[in-house]
Amino acid sequence: MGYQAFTVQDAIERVRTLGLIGNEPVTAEEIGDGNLNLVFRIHAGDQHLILKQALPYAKVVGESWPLSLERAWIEQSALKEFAKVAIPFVPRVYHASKEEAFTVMEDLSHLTIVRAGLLEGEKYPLLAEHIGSYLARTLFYTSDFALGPVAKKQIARQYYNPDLCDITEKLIFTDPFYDAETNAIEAGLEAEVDRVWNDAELKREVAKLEALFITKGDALLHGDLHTGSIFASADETKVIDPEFAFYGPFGFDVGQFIAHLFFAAYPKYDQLREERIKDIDTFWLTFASTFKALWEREAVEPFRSADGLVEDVLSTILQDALGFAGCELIRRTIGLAPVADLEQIADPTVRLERKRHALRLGAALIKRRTECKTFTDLRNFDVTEELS
Ligand code: SR1
Ligand code: MG
Repeated sequence: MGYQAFTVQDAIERVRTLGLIGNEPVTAEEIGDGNLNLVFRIHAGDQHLILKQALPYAKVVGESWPLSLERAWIEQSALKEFAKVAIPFVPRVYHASKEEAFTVMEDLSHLTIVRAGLLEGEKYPLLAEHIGSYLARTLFYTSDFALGPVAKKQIARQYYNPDLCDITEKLIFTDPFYDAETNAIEAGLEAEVDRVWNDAELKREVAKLEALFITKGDALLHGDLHTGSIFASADETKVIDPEFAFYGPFGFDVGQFIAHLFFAAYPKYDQLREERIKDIDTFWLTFASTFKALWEREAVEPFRSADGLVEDVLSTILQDALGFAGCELIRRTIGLAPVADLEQIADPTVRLERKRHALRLGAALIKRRTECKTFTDLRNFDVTEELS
């Protein structure tokens, strides 16, 4: 069967033909509110399913931005790979079709999307720990350190993901740093954006981070690990949507998650900053201690017990992550695909102030990332005073 974008009826028929539901009455709707795909929720009797289908273009822009359907297969493969090493944090997949670019998986409606939940004031006491553990495991186990260089290269070659990497290269590392058409700059923010565009040191550092993103194939990344890619409750966490997966630098997913924890503080900055900084702290400590324990137990790297080596690897991951977090902060503030954490701030004066803050924080993280030897140094990145 060749590819065709599904209607709700097509989605129901597919899951029925696959034997995933019987002949009981069905309710189904298209619920996709992301930037790229169709997402159908299907309920039949006790069965609750999600069918996700890739579209051959970026939904957020339209058919003028074609995208390869291959990304559905990349996502399906990454979900399988991540389930092998981090099963509690990965949704169950019931069926994957490469040809029709769709995946049927468990419905996670008993959980909430973390960005939306945090905006509603929901608490996720285990989120930071869970994501720290998820990332330590997915990154370590797909790296040379666990697999050895031969097996790692055999896996890595399945994950060329040029279209989706191109989105990231353009939208995170390029467009926000000049007057690109894709940018969405709120009126009143122009002077601050000019500061970004005229900062030669900042642009040089962003270019270095982009080069890292393009050339450093440390591990299989999720590739788009923002709080809209995570479902959670008080005790459960599931990471969805790894269609941007590719072999990239360790620090990228780590940095994206950190950036979105910063964003989550902006709706009520005075109240939430400390809470989110604590989350970042817990996240990093869990990540670093889990990665180190896995290294000590399972690394196949011949120099694994060299004095200080794993500490140096972790310190590089932290510095790269802070740089990537800075790029993500800038990109979601003035580029395509903004975040509700900022956009939903009702008071325009407060909203502009928080956006200025995000741009300054982003620039500081990028330019001063190498000052951070340990996580404690991140607390010095308060740029509030500079703004007044
Ligand atoms: C054209 S896609 C825009 C953004 O949506 C995805 O979730 C990624 O974050 C991408 O950068
Ligand atoms: Mg996504």
